[in-house]
Amino acid sequence: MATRRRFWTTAAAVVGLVLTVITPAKADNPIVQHIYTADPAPLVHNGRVYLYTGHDEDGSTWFTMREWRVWSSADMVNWTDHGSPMSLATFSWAKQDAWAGQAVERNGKFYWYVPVVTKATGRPAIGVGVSDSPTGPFRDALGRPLVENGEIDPSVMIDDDGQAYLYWGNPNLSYVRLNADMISYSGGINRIPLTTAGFGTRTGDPNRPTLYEEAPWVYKRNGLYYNVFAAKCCSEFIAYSTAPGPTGPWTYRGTVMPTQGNSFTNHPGIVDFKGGSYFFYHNGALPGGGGFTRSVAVEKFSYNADGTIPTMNMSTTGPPPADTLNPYVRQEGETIAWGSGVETEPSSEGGMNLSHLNNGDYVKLKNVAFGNGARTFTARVASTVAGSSIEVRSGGPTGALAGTCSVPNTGNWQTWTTVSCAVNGLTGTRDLYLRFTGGGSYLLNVNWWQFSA
Ligand code: FUB
Repeated sequence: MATRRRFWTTAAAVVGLVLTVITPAKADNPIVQHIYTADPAPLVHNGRVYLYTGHDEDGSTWFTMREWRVWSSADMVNWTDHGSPMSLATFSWAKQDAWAGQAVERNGKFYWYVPVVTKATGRPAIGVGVSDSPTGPFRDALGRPLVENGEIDPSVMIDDDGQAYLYWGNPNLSYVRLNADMISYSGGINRIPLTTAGFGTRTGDPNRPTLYEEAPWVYKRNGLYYNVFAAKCCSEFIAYSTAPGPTGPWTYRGTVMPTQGNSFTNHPGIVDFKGGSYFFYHNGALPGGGGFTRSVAVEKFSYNADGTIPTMNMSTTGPPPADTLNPYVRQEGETIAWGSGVETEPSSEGGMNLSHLNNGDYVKLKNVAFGNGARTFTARVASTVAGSSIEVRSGGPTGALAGTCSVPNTGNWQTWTTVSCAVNGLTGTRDLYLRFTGGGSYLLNVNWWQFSA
């Protein structure tokens, strides 16, 4: 999104605006600000939530999607960018359309089911990537599609008895019983009957009598099976059905999220995490956003006593923090609650780094637990210019200045050095702002940072 950011920076200078006018500092939804993301699929694993998404290319006028992305968080507000560990290139047989998928863990391996259009048929099929880590890299588990019927949007669920199910479909809703290896299935492709009792009544389209459109998200909670899905088209809203078993019979339960948010599609993902329940969706809320330039967002909710899901609206605030962020351990530069003007890129030291930082760009970290007080700020940085700095602030991007770290010219954007500076006034639990200053454009990169007490 670098080109778009440069455009906005220039436009702001010309008309005398500041960047904060178009990126309000208080907003925390959508989750990612530096690229467009779509089709959220959260997975809770070992105290973190991993968020698998698609990536809408800048300026798209269709669902132009070439790769998938992974993000993670331990608190639902500060999200780490893990880059793109799986793309169309992962699947030699894939032609285009890296659309909506879901990942699941079984026996220490992570299986990521995705739809792609195949070179052989020109129709969508479901492929499966596999990795030893939730952040990849993922490889093609089969070297061919797992299943093909020309439909999209796989959702995977492992039942308590160990039987795994893969659901998918638009316009139909199909499922297979996955074998324990998670990359083969038994019993052929089954159809879930799309009845109005099960999936609601659509008016005005005789070919699609029920509300079910696409994007099933199937899971089990307290003995009840849920299918949350994109309903009606277009624009879509999010609806859900429940059933006493994994294959039905389904009963339509109503609206999870009405049509809103400047995108004619929406796409659900639901998890429980650290005592709360969270609903992920997408909209067109970022500057330049719309139906083909979408962004993933999240809301916290509580199930009603009878297990039904309340109707939710999109917000720009998002959920409250589910935990604090520890500033006294290494934190990645690409861990961000809200970023203004920043980009990320793969780092020569592994993972990603914060990049393409211009004067006044900043990242916000939320709910940072400084305790009795931080004394020193340390950052791993690279730069090809002299005179750049990281301002350590709290209260806002131009709030109280706790310290300033100078960043030298290291000779290359991936030649790293460690800088430190004294800080004061950082006590208790508060939001932290790292603001980047200097002359010209592209000031510095940040791989990681850490405070000492
Ligand atoms: O992102 C491409 C498609 O748009 C997804 O597969 C659908 O669920 C809709 O969100």
